[in-house]
Amino acid sequence: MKTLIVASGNPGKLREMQEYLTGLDWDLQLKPKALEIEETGETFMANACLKASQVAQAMGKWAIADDSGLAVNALGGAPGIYSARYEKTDSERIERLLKELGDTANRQAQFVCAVAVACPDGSIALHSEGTCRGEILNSPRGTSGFGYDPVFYVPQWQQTFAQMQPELKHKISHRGQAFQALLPQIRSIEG
Ligand code: ITT
Repeated sequence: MKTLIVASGNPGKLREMQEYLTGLDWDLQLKPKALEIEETGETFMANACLKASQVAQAMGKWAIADDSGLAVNALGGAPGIYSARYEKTDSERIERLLKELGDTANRQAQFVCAVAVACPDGSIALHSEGTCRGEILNSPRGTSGFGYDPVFYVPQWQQTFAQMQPELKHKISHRGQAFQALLPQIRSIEG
């Protein structure tokens, strides 16, 4: 059985990634906290590849990484790849986002998730990307999930990500889409 290092330090993302990966014939291990990778890429995919590749090389094992974020139309795609670096805590990030948007009528936004799997030598073996469209509310709703979930409303389901049952978020979210495309490919290289 191959070992797969899950290269994330974000507990919310890690929980979701582990749920997508359970049931696979891989021995999942967490990245050591001390191993931090600087996100110098200019796209979600560049940063996902960077994190997977550097963690794989440092540990000499297969690694999987996710780079994701929220792109808000009226803010020219911000916070985008800087979603984690926007402010220090989830509540401060939400507060800043709502302040920047003010009473702007255009609330369209999308979550994007890039996932990459690297071989033990650091080369990228697999990658995929998923998106989910929604709208930014004027105030938070719901307590599930993490990050910007309480202000990300999905009109089709009339709920924010933070109001959804985890199973529904997993199915329709940016991360869900990216993992649905990636899982059959991961299965094809297990062993
Ligand atoms: P790692 O790089 O260690 O995995 P990180 O939090 O720095 O952790 P990213 O650079 O990919 O990860 O930043 C993603 C940020 O985007 C994350 O901190 C959240 O604020 C936001 N985000 C991503 N997916 C989300 C989701 O499903 N729900 C809510 N917010 C999300």
